[in-house]
Amino acid sequence: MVLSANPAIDQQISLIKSPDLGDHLSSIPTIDLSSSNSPETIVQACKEFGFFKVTNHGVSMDLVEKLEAEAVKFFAMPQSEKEKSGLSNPFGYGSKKIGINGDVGWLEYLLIATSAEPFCESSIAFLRDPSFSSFRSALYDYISSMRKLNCQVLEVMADGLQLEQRDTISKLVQGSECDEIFRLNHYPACPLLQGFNGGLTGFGEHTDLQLISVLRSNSTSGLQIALSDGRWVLVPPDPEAFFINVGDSLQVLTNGRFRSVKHRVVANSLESRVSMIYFGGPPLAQRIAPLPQLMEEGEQSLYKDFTWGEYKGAAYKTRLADYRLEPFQL
Ligand code: GA4
Repeated sequence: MVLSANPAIDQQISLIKSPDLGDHLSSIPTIDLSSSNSPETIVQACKEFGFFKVTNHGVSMDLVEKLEAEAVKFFAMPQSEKEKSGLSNPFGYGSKKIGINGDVGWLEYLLIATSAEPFCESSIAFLRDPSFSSFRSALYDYISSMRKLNCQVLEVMADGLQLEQRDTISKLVQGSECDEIFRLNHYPACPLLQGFNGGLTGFGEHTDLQLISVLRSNSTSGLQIALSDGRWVLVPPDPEAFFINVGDSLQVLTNGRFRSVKHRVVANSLESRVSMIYFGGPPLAQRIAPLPQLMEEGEQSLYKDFTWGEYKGAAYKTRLADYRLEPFQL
């Protein structure tokens, strides 16, 4: 990433003061997917934090490391080569600018639409080049294991919510019509900030729009989440685990029982951070509304009726930090 090719953008990236050092969540809710009490702990974590990590997830670390190594190799290429691979609109390679509404951060990324197979042809054509064949195959393998993990987590949630059909939620994000996105982020180290009690905004605060997002990062810190009282806390990295965020759509499906968690990433002064995030969204025409099975007698929906396509269309026109559900609330 060219650090100062565009000083005008660099100046727009805001500084974030660190939460106090003690402010890392003493224990991130951890769901052991092999444990029989995972349904209850998952529901509790979704209500309280909208955030948790999963262990014993069955995803091969070999596969994760392969894709990470490919990503590191890609981001180490000369800037001109990376830009040749197709600038984000929104899919493709992006540097510092996130979307088209003025959000900026100390990162570069690849954003890929992975629903339609073969996804590299529709969304990032450079992956078709034979020189990227190992990247392409690592990406395909990773996405297929994310699909499974995404469904598994949503099924454990359904168990915890005591829904009769385990696939009540997971079926919303299965099939070729689904609106699935994958993001590879690279936050270069930012040595100029050494000594400052904080860092540069890597990815500004926001909630995710989908049902859940599945994030894996290397061992560099940077992720922070907001608690329900608004306090920001640091999330210690765990490269062996996957972090799950509840997104806006799941908050709506549960009529506000689950909390869509506000989160952000702060660039590290010494080490670079690489993260990979899988966003499994429903088909565009899918109605997003509270699940009738969850509603208690007399309970009213907190939200207007809308489809995923309508929500996504409206949210993409806003800034990251905007409260995107607001226009959809009753
Ligand atoms: C899509 C995936 C995640 O929901 C998200 C979205 C982000 C947003 O503002 O919510 C983006 C979108 C997502 C892709 C292009 C840019 C950024 C809206 C937008 C116009 C949080 C993300 O990481 O990228």
